[in-house]
Amino acid sequence: MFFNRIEARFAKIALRDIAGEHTYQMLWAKAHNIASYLQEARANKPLQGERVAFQALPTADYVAMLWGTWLAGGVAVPVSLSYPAPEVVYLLNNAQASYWLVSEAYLPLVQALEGQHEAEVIDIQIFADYAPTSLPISLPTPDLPALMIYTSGTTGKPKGAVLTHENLQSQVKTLVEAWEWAIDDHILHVLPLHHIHGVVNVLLCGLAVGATIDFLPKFEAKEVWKRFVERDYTLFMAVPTIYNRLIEAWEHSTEVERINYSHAVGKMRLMVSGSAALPTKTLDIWRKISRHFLLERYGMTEIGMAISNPLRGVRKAGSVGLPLAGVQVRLVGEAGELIDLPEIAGEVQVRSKNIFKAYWGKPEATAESFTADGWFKTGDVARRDSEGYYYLLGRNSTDILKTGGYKVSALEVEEVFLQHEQVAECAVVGVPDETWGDKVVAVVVWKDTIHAPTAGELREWAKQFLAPYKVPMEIKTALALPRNAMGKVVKKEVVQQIL
Ligand code: MCA
Ligand code: AMP
Repeated sequence: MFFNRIEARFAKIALRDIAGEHTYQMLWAKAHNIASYLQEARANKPLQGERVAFQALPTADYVAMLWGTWLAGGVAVPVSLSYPAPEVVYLLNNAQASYWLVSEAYLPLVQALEGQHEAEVIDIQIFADYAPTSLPISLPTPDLPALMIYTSGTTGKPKGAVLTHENLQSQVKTLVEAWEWAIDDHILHVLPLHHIHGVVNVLLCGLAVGATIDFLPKFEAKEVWKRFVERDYTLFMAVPTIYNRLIEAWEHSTEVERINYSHAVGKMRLMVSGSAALPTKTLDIWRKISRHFLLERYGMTEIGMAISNPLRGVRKAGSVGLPLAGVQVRLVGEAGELIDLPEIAGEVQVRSKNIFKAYWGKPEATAESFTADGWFKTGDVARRDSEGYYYLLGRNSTDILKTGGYKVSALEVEEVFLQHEQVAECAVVGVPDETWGDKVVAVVVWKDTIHAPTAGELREWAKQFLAPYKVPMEIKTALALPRNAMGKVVKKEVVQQIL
C-alpha cells in the first residue's frame, strides 16, 4: 500500500519539516539507503522480523527510518522523544532491538547508554555520503510484523503491541475510506510519533494516498494558528487537550487575528478529535470558532480505530459514533452476557483485521486480552443508543489514566515513587480535569515528614526515571491511604478525598 506504484507520486511533495520540502522520491531514496545498509550487515538478506528501534525528530529522517526498516524486513519500534534514559534502556532491551537508529539530537543519549543494551547504534548522518552497494529490496509480506508500539497496561511496565503489515494496511484502508483521504489532502502534523494517532491516523494515511504532511517540530498553539492561516490545509487531527489549547490561544488573540484564524480553519474539510473523551464544552466552543462539528472517534493501540462518527451523516455530541467498516463491536456485561438493548453499559469488545498480533514476548498477557471466541477486551465501558451510536462511560480499571491523550499506568508510577527513600506509601489517581482529561495526582504518605522532599523536588527526581507526561502534575500528602478489608488501596476513595 505504501510502496506500490510509489513512482506515480515521486514528484509530489510528501513532507515539509524544519529542513524544507521532501518529495516522495526523496523519501523513498533515503529509506532505500537505510534498508540497503541494514541488509548489508545480514549478507543482503531481509531482517526477518528483527526489531529496529529508532529515534528522530518529526522530520523526513523519521519516515526514512520507518520505511527503511520495513523495506529491510524489520519491525519498526519508534521511541518516544521524551523518554529519560531508563525508559529507553528498558525499551531497547525489552524489544531485543538489533539496531537503534538515531538522528544527531540523540547522540548524547546514545553515549550515556553505552554498555546498557545490545542494539547496534546507527547514526543516520552516515547516510549523507553512503552509496548502497546493491538493491536487495523486496516488499514485506502482509503477515510480517511491521510496527511495535509501547503501551501502558494494568500490570508492570509498558508492553510492546506488535502490528503486522496486514494490520496496518487494514487500519489505513479503513480510515482512508471512512474519512475520504485523497491525494490533494494537506495536513499539519502536531502529534507525537510513537503512538497510533500520530503514526497511523495522520502519517501513514497521508503517505498512503500521496497527500502532503507538514510536520510541526513541537506543538505550540499560537504557531499552529499561524500555520493554519499561512497554508491551505484540508485536514487536522488532534487530542482534546490540543483543541483546548487552541481555544485558549484564540481567546487571547486580537479581533483581527480571530477573524483570520476562524476563516482559515473554516476552509478545512475535516477536523478530528480522539485519544480521550472530547468534553461537550470543547466541542461547542470549537464549533463557534471554526464552524466545525469535530468528528470524534475511538481507538486503542491494540486495535487501531474502531468506532467513529461519520464523515457524512449525523455526528452526535458526546458519542464516538458507529463501528467503522470491517470492525465488529459488541458490549458485554459483567457476567459475560451480551448486551443487545440500548442504554445498558458493558465492556467494549472488538473483532477486526485491524487488531494487533500480540504483546511482544508476553503470550499470557496476549491470551488474557482476548475472549475465548476471539474478541479483544478493551477494558473501556460504553453504552449504545437506539441508533447504534456508542458513548464511552469510563474504564474497568481505575489504574489506567489518560492525560492529554497519553495513557499512563498508575501502577508504573507508584512503583517508581516507592523507590524514593522518603516515600512510605503512594497512590496515583486521575482527577477529572477540563484541559487534561485525567489530571494525574500522587497521594504520598511520607516516612518522615521533616525530611520529606517538596512536591517540585519529588517531581524532578521522578523525571529521571519516567517520561515527563507520566510524572504526576500534583503531589498531595496524606497520613494514611484508604484501604479495604484486604488491605488494598481504594482508589475511588483517594479521588474523593482530594476532590
Ligand atoms: C506534557 N506534559 C504533560 C503532558 N504533556 N503532562 C501530563 N500529560 C500530558 N499529556 C507536561 C510537560 O512534560 C511539562 O511538564 C508540562 O506538562 C507542560 O508542558 P507543555 O509544554 O505545556 O506541554 P506540551 O509539550 O505542549 O504537551 C501537551 C500536548 C501533549 C501537546 C497536549 O501532551 C501531546 O502531544 N499529547 C498527545 C498525545 C497523543 O498523541 N496521544 C495519542 C495516544 P513540566 O512542567 O514538569 O516540565 S492514544 C492513541 O494513539 C489511540 C490509538 C487513540 O485513540 O488515538
Ligand atoms: P492508547 O492505548 O494510548 O492507544 O489509548 C486507548 C484508550 O484511549 C482507549 O482504551 C480509551 O480509553 C481512550 N480513548 C481513545 N479515544 C477515545 C475517545 N474518543 N473518547 C474517550 N476515550 C478514548
